[in-house]
Amino acid sequence: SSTVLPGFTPWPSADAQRYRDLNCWTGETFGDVLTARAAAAPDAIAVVDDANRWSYAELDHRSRALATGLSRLGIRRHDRVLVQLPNRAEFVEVIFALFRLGALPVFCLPAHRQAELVPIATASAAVAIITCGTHQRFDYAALADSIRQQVDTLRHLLIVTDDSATALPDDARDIAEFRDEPADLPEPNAVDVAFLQLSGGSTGIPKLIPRTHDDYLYSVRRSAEVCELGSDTVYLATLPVAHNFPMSSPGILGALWAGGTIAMTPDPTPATAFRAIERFGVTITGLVPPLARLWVERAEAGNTPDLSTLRVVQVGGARCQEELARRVGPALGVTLQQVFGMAEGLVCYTRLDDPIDVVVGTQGRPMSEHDRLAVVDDDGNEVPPGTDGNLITHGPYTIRGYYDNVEANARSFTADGWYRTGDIVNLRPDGNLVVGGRAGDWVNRGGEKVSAEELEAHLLDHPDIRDAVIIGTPDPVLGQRICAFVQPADPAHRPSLMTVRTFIRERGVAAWKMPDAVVIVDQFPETGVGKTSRRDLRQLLADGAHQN
Ligand code: J2J
Repeated sequence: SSTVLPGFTPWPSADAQRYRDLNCWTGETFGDVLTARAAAAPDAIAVVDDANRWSYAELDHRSRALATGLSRLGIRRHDRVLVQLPNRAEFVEVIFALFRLGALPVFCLPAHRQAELVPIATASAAVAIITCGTHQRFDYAALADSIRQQVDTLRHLLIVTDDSATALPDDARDIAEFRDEPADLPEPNAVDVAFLQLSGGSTGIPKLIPRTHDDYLYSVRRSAEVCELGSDTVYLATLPVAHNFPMSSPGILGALWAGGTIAMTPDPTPATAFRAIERFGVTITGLVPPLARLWVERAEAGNTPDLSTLRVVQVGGARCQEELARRVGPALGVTLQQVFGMAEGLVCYTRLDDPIDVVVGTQGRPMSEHDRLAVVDDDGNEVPPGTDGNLITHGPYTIRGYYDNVEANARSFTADGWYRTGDIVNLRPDGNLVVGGRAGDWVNRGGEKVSAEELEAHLLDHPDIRDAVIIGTPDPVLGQRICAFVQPADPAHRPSLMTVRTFIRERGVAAWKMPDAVVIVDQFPETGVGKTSRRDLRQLLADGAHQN
């Protein structure tokens, strides 16, 4: 059937036609791609992790089997399904099963807790959660069970277990029960929404990003080309694989597109990841800057496992300091590639044959000649080349609206459909971008985005806190750290950093959002219009306000 998912903003039909004519959108679905690769090279290895080694034929079979089982359970086209899994082979099986059904995975991160998952489940009206049992000493099944009890639409709780003896919550089912004999199922259309990705740092109603088979596959194909992937590629998913970067830039989907191999590691630290590189013969991976620093420092110290298969290390998600960028290639014996991307669409890369100054000093240029970029001032007028301004963009793989969110759409898109990235950039005459910072009130803590407003709202619920302002302050390793300015309700009761962190953790907030510092202020400096002045707060900090 051709009905469109309610709440999805399609591209205007003239643009959609143009992207088809240009052969950006090819009409293929994710299921089609896997079918084709499995037919062409059934025995090639598609996915490896510490416990599994699946050929393309096996992955194809598994995804069809699970799709059949999930359809027996009543999961249908357009249904939303929360997926919260660590980096392991079953992640790929699960998402391809859902893709084949036309059901939409909603890509949650392992670090998400109930303060994130309840709003995500509610905003997506999800019908099921697929998660694991205990992983890294945290009981994901119990978390999912508690989410299910708080969100009416959630009917099913499915667990990827390591063995059938695992104790599951009542009514939870092991996905092993749903690996049926594959049956023919109605297939989705390439214009359909394939999944919902999450926007970093959203407040209130989560911003869910609808990506279609057509648009996302184009970005995956172009990424695979730009990153020069082939059937000999082994891509290591180091960052949490549900994130857009390891998913598609070129990520695990790029590796599959190229007929290469996906390798999964649940732990990105050098101790584990370097062994995975040696064991799986990894050729490319993607890191955020703080991880890149850890890897470089570890490699510079010498005596590492064999990293000689590694050819490309990508760094993205947050600004990479030039000093660090210069060390990546020599330390790891690789070509560095900077990646500036966003789950909403646009991804920029430095190219593998760019001069070193471009590679270490810029965040590259758009992957597609059909991407349109403009750098504008606060009134929307283009600034002269080489001047800082706000980046806006549209193109064949950048969304035209968030899922079912009229207010966010009014804020984040121009009247003619350009996405306001919120990034301050400088477009150099050679076409490469230098990313300066963010216009909005967010902290980018080493690639993990935190909405100031979201965290402030949590703090304001603390009885000892009258007012709170979250600011990102410079940090040599993370780029930015989270500083909470707190005005106590009673000057005699000053909440400590410990108090604040414990309070936030107990509310079920993802651990990466914990403030790194608390600064007690008697009163907030104000702008002319009575709004708290973040600039003055930054100054206060620069002047050495006491942090505890
Ligand atoms: C500075 N800021 C950057 C960079 C992202 C590939 C790579 C990253 C993401 C991602 C992604 C940056 N330098 N190199 O989805 O496919 C900041 C910008 C941007 C925001 C998007 C991909 N790379 N950023 O990080 O949706 O502020 O995607 O707008 O999580 O991260 O965050 P996110």
